[in-house]
Amino acid sequence: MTLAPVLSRYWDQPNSWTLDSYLRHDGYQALRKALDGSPDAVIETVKDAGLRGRGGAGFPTGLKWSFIPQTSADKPGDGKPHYLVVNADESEPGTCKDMPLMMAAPHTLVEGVIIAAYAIRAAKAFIYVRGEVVPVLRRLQTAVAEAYAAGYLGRNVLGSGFDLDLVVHAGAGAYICGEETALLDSLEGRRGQPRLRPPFPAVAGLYACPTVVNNVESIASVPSIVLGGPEWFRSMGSEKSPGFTLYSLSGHVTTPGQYEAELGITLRELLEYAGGVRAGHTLKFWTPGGSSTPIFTEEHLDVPLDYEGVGAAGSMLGTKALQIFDDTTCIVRAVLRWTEFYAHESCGKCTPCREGTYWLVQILRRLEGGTGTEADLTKLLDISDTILGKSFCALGDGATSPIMSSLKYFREEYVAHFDGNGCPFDPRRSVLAT
Ligand code: L3W
Ligand code: SF4
Repeated sequence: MTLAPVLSRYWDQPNSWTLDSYLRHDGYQALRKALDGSPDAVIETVKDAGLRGRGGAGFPTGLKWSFIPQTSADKPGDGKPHYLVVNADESEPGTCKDMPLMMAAPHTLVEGVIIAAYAIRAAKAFIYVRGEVVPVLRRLQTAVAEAYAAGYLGRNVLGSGFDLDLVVHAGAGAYICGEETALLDSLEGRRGQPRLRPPFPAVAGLYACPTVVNNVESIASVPSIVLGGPEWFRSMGSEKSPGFTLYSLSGHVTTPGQYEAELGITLRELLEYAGGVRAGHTLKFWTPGGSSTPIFTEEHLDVPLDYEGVGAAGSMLGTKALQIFDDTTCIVRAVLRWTEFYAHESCGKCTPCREGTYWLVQILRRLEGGTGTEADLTKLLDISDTILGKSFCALGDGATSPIMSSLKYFREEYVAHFDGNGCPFDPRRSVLAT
């Protein structure tokens, strides 16, 4: 498969983030087309295209939009306002696609927001951005101001009678606020902790009103779908995973970065574009979609990177954050670092995750330091089993993925840590042994 730059097609152009540049690349043409038709027609287009959410779960975007009560003259709905919220709180370890998109092409997202808000009949939309990324916030704010000045936002968008206000909101830097209901709590000014679902946000979201929460890349994909049409979108990828997407390669790879391609490309193919694993080394393990997805090894190089292919191979496509680790990496140390992240970011609401991630870290530290035992490996699996499927939200489940999958593929390396004198990758080990 080849690369398929759609979202990233003009990122390397000078000042790609400005309205002028966007207008030179079909900018806001999709909005004009959408406003010429009905909101329902936009929902049907996105449904027919088969766009799946790019935030990790792959839920069908058009279907999610259709859950919103369709208020209009002939469909009165429940009288509550509708909201669109873009989840731009990207913080899954290794995940780095939404921030580059918003830096290079903020108007793609803004145009997607306006079309999506029109489709779900929302008069107010929010982009919830991770607070630490000030350059992204500034770039978005500038793009939104440009869009207001040009008549794409505000009252009577392009003379269509449709009104929309868009607010760029800075979060305060908690990974859990990427969970959609914790994000909504945070947006309402409360401490960000997940809510019980159902009700899903589409029924009772922001201020208990019908709300669509979508990932940045999902919304940014909408203008090209509206312009190109569902058939064009479906000409890429597979039947159940159609279209193009951003794959983010990081770690021990010659040329890390964003590689936009049809869904279903393999890591072997992507590595050819990225110059391969860094010179002189071999691939040891990798994540298909961030650290919350079970790791893969060399034997998975030809797995199609779409929802079905990765699922059938025992992992999840997740955020398509392909973190590459070569033969110099200690698996125990890598898993410890990820687990420390989850323990730190656990919101503390439910016991399996709050207590479990703490104890996982203690055991992994012992193992990494060379003082673990065989019983510790059993304990890691026991605790993971207590967290998995018994936690309140996906953070807990995600924390168990690297542990369980690394024990499946690299159990011997865990054992080597306590069979010898600590980490086999520690250059001081031979000295310690004497
Ligand atoms: C209405 C129903 N809506 C589901 C909606 C739901 C949500 C979407 C997907 O977790 C995953 C997680 C992480 N009526 C509905 C409905 N919905 N049933 O569909 O829902 P769900 O529960 O399948 O997933 P989620 O809660 O959105 C996301 C994984 O992604 N992940 C983490 C990603 C981190 C980032 C980041 O840092 N940016 O994205 C990586 O793999 O583990 O499994 O909107 O409301 N009946
Ligand atoms: Fe909070 Fe973890 Fe429970 Fe999610 S699983 S609600 S992050 S304690």
